[in-house]
Amino acid sequence: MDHAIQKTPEREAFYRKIDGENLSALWTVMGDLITPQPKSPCRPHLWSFDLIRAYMMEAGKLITAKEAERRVLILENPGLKGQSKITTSLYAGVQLVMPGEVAPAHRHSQSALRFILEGKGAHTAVDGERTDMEPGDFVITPSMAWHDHGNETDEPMFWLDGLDIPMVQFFDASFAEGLGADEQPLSRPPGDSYARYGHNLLPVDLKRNSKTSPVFNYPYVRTREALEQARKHNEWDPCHGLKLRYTNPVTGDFAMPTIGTFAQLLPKGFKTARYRSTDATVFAPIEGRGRSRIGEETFTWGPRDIFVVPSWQWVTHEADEDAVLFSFSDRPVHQKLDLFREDRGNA
Ligand code: GTQ
Repeated sequence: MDHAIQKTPEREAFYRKIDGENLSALWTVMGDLITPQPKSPCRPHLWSFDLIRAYMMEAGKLITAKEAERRVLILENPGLKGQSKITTSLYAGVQLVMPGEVAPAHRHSQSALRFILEGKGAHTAVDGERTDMEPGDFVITPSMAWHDHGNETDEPMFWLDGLDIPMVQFFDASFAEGLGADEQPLSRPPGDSYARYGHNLLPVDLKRNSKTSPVFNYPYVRTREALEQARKHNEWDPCHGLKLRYTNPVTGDFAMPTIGTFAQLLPKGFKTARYRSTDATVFAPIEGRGRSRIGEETFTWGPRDIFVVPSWQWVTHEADEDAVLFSFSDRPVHQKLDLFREDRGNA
């Protein structure tokens, strides 16, 4: 599969001749196309929140959320510079909304998740409903849903954005429009979605076409409670500690069709067994401190730092304090396309 093809003057002349006809010889590129295992330009990396925060406050003085439409610093993978990608299939950024600001209403075919890093009580509105956000909340903006963000508190609000921008780009399926107003009209009270769909109960005749969860804010208090209750049984997975998957209550599938999201507890002193999987994953610790070894590199993290594990690279995590890690990846897509693979070492 991976043998070098000899170059001869006759072959080189042939390749040049067919290139003019928009043809090329498979045998010259086969080894790069069909690799024995994933070979990604995506590199492991960690972004310190303190550093991002300082630059975002600087950006806050340079441009308003309204003028920028979204005031975001993109987390660019060092192996994918200039492409606005944190992995080959996913985009990530950190968004800042200053007190009194509004990020105006728009909608697009890209799906978005927000993972709240700092601030309490700023809101996002999705499809006619507002939700207040606080650190650790996981909030969804489904494909083509109108959304605007506002901050009526007196503190800046920071969150991590995760979008499937590179996937939509790959499929050439991007549509977007502005509403032409800062804020969309509200048609339902805050908490309405959670009340209807967030309690293991569903409206009896619910018919839904969307593949995205109707629960659009998964509050951190509920996530933390689920992890805390489960830890009582002390059933630690050697590779993951205690790892939960956010779900769409209507289908039991992932909460979003293109992005899988997870919450994970690592107790103080826990060191995971090595693990690798095809879904490159973005991690955001929200509590605790520790270290992760990714391939040959070690990254030390604390609350709100963000790090990325590329496809098929060995990873281990070690927690110095009880730690909670939020993470997201393109796993739902891998699984639906029968491409997902994982390797638990010997664990
Ligand atoms: O908040 O709607 O980071 O449209 C990138 C594109 C955030 C958003 C991003 C977006 C948004």
